[in-house]
Amino acid sequence: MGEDLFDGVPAQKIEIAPEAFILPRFAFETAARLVTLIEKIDKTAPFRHMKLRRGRTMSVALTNCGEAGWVSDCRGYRYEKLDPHSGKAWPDIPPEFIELAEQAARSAGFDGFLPNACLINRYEIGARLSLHQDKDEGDFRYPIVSVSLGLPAKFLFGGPQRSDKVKRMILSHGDVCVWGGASRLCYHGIDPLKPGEHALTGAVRYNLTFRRTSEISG
Ligand code: MD3
Ligand code: FE
Repeated sequence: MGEDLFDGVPAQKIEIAPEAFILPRFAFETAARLVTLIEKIDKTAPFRHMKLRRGRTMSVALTNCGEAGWVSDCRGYRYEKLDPHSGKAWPDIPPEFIELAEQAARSAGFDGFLPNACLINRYEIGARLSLHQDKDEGDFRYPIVSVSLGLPAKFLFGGPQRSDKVKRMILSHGDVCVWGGASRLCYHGIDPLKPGEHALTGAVRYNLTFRRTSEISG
């Protein structure tokens, strides 16, 4: 038997594509603690709007924790050992984050997931993430686990080709997604965040993505 939310009520697992799952409210109970830990990380490694190679600035603000952090600048995208803002190592991934990522991956059939990088996105009203693949990790044997916190967002989920048909679903506070194997390189994105107010985060949506990368610069 899997993890139960409440006595006798099995946790839901929605397979949106082969080896891609949504675990509704999987992180609901720990969400307040996760937000507190995000606010703590923001004090050492503040959220920032990164530049893209073509000179545009991302509408999503981001930071990282872990052995490596995802960065973007005029030279492109990569994982870096040091935070370019401080020149120091990124904050460690809190044990509660690791435990949640491991449990979610296991619930989706990916045993023994040990992330070494956690990208933290902060969406303010209107912020969006255009359709992309997560392919800077170098090794695609590991899944990615994502946790949505705060305001809900419309998530776009396509196939391995940019031209593949896109499905839209809402990701709400506490929802966890796990995707690997056949879906690891599927295109995905987030529609512009709609105005709203969340009791825990205010006018903001956070998203944690746990990754295992083998490509680390610096
Ligand atoms: C992809 N973050 O940081 S993860 C990213 O909500 C990123 O901030 C988004 O894309 C965010 O790179 C979305 C959600 C997700 C869920 C299920 C997927 C992406 C997926 C299934 C297959 C492929
Ligand atoms: Fe992504």
